[in-house]
Amino acid sequence: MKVEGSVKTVILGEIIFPILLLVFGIYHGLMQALYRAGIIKDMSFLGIEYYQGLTLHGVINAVVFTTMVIVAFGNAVFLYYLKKPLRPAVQWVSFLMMVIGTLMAAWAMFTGKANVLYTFYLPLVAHPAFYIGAALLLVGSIIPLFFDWAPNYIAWRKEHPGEKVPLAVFGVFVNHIMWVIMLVPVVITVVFQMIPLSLGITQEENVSLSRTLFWAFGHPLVYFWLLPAYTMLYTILPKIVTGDGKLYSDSAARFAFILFILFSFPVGLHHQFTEPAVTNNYKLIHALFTFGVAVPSMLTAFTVAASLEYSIKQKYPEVRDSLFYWWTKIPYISLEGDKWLVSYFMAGLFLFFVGGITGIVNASYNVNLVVHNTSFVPGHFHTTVGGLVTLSLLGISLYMVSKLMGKDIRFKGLAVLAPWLWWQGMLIFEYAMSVAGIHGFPRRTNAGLSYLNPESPLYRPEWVGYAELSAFAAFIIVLGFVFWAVSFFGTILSPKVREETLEFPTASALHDEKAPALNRLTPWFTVSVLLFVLSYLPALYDVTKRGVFFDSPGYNDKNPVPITKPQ
Ligand code: HAS
Ligand code: HEM
Ligand code: CU
Repeated sequence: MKVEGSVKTVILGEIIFPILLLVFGIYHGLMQALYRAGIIKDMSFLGIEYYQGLTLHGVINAVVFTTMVIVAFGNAVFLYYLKKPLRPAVQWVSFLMMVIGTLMAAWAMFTGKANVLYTFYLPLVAHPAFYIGAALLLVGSIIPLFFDWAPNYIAWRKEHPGEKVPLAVFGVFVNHIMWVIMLVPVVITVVFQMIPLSLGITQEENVSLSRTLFWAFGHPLVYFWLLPAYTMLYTILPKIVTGDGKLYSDSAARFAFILFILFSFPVGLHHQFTEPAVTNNYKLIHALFTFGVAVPSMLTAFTVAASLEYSIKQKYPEVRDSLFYWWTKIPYISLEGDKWLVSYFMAGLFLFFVGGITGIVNASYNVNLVVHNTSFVPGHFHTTVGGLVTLSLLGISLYMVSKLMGKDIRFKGLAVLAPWLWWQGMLIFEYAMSVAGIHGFPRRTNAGLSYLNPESPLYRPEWVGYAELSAFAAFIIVLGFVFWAVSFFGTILSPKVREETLEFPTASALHDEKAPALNRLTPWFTVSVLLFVLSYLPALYDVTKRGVFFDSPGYNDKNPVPITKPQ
């Protein structure tokens, strides 16, 4: 379909702007890995210090890049599947808010006024520009939901009584409503705790409360990143794997999304198992719910595998009787049509398999105490958000840009190899970080200057090899990213060869049951919000027992965290 000019510009902007920043974010990933291995002694040529770089890396890669590309994908999905125009004014307001907000936060981070890491909970305090910038980015990202997607969704349902909304629209819509709900707690801590402390209006704040409110947002946030990838796995992957493949079950897909609505929220305390202020029992309840929220991912693993198996066996009768041999027919490296995208999804799925296992390790309360705050945790999330999620977003960005600009994908060979290099690099990175983590290698520490430096009294030789292995892995990942970037920017800069269009390959479902309960969102969201509130009331009571507004001064560049020097 054709897309109206200025809406197209916005969607392209929502892809290209964060990707320009991502180049810096990825560069900093490499710098960090080198620094942690003691290979470089200074963080970068730009004079950025360790925590500043870590903040930039986390915020750019995990917050800005993901959010903006997810909004671009959502806009494109709504346009293509509902065939209803988006309002240019709404789109521009949303886009400009996200860009201005990002630039404000970037200014604060680059000038060293916001070394608060991407999990910006107290007691670390940033310049107000960081918070206001973050708020603009987040509010900008929900504007399309209220003023474009929801009205179009409602109108479509009126025009198509009794029909199911297209699955991709269902996935994107559910995800964005969850996004709005999870923003509530983080907005409360930003507006009532962080900004007043940052402006000097208050002198101290309740840190446990801030952490609890942050993680009530911080965990569901990871599903805000994940569900767009799942939407692609359910709708695009089965179709392109053979050219005419099918999704095994539409209801299984919708059921998985609904389980995410229910279980994404009452789990945030699994980030706070070591939080002194909260009673153990409440943490255990969140740990159990966390096992619950792994179920829709397992369901997804089975539905995706079943879709691949069915589609491949339909196309290639010779593997019909095989148990595993059909795996060899998946076009892992194919230049034909849209099949190049398969490599992004498959490489991502292989990584996510590991991410799922390490996630369950993290979630297992007492086992968490072994890995918490060690490099095991970055190992886990570079195969989830840095694995399946990033690869899906990189793949779909290249796909959307080529369609919307009417251009052929340039350097397609590089584009197909890129995700496999990324996969290989991340797998080694994950191995090195996880094993080192089990040996106690900490995350978020100036490791290069202490634990890995033979002159330091803190020197730990058993971590050195793993840190060096992760630096080696970082080079492979960066090479993968360079391959992707050559193809991406090569495509953008190449001449237009076709009409500009927008379309997504979409698999129809083999089992396409009506299942009306799975298409009504209000009851599920009502139960979800109730569960969210109930699961958090006891913890909130615990952390505010001794008062709501007290506790600790904030730490920032003028009032740094007191650091104990090694003896
Ligand atoms: Fe996590 C920490 C638990 C999923 C991201 N997680 C983090 C942090 C991030 C993150 C960024 O319970 C760090 C936060 C910080 O800075 O402190 N996580 C889980 C669990 C899951 C999980 C139980 N995480 C994610 C996803 C993320 C993400 C998704 C981003 C997108 N995570 C934790 C916990 C912590 C944590 C604790 C706190 C740790 C600490 O101590 O600080 C589950 O949702 C995972 C379920 C997934 C599965 C896998 C299904 C498999 C699939 C692939 C199938 C493959 C196929 C191909 C078909 C059950 C879908 C064939 C392949 C073959 C190999 C056969
Ligand atoms: C942290 C490497 C890509 C998200 C880190 C750390 C390293 C690293 C070494 C620091 C761990 C520490 O000192 O505690 C890399 C490399 C990458 C890469 C080599 C690719 C070349 C990504 C991507 C994402 C991502 C694509 C997400 C989309 C994060 C986050 C953190 C992190 C959220 C945690 C920051 C914090 O603790 O505050 N990365 N990374 N990284 N990375 Fe990456
Ligand atoms: Cu979590």
